[in-house]
Amino acid sequence: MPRASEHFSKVQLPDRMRNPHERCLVMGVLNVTPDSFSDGGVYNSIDAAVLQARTMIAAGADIIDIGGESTRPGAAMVTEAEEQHRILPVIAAIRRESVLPVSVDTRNAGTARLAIAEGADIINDISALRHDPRMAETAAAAGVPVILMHMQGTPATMQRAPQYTDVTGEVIAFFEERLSFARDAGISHLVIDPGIGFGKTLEHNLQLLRELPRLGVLGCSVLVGTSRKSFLGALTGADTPDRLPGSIASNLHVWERGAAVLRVHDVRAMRDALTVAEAIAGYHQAFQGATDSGSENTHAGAGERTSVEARQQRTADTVNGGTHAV
Ligand code: HH2
Repeated sequence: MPRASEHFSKVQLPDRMRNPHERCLVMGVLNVTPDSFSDGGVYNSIDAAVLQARTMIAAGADIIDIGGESTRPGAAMVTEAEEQHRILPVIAAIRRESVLPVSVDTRNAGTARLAIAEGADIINDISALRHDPRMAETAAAAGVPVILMHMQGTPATMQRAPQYTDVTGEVIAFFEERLSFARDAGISHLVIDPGIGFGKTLEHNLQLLRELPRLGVLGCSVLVGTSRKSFLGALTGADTPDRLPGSIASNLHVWERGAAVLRVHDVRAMRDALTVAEAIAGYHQAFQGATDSGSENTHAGAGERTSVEARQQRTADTVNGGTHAV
């Protein structure tokens, strides 16, 4: 079974800021942690994690994002060894079954390097290459796409007193510096993420979501993660497990404003919501053709094979076919 990066040759993510009709990707969150804010302890064994990955793939995920360290506000850091112990066997097991792109949600270069050796295809670094001085050269050497996320402070301190004069303007300035740093280090495929909930008040989060199109000036694909986050609870009063309506509403909002990748826990619900939104927007038929062809690379979910094959082929077409990839 080839690695996803071999299969896709190079993972390219759509730039929907410039090409809004391109298909938006759904990234399924898989936290192999005891303490993540919404699913901590649920996928804390290899078997449970792999089962959840299969479920998300069958439900329409385009990417699986695997993390071994909670970055919720106030979270304590885990050692790299512990982080690796949690996620490497899960990445290896998923890779044995599927060629779907896997991203590794880590701030640590050693973990990123070992995850890529096990078959991960994308580095998702919430510190935007600031936490580990070896991360930039590790990513450049691996030649994989890197997701740079904005965060004010660190997870331990970020929600104490976030302050901005113009949150969107400051996030853009942050990325201007980070993108140039990453490019100078030799990383060519970069995705940006405004970091909803990372060192932001409710008002900061809302302003960033409202003003998402301003990030288009940076010329990169944009990933957004609102799923189940506390700002939704602040608005609706819903506890973490009951934030699906708010998650969908906020994700469709950013989809309309050019987000290329939606990082979500509830893949089936998000994929269905997107299917409807894309159909109303008239994009549905353009995606339909690609669903007719199959792929030999799929996990063994009986009864799901046709749709999984079709979707993987569609994903391959999407991630490889865009002429406007970053
Ligand atoms: N949010 C979380 C973790 N990683 N990565 C990116 N790029 N964007 C995000 O918004 C983002 C992220 C936090 O969510 P979760 O992984 O569910 O929780 P925890 O950090 O507690 O594991």
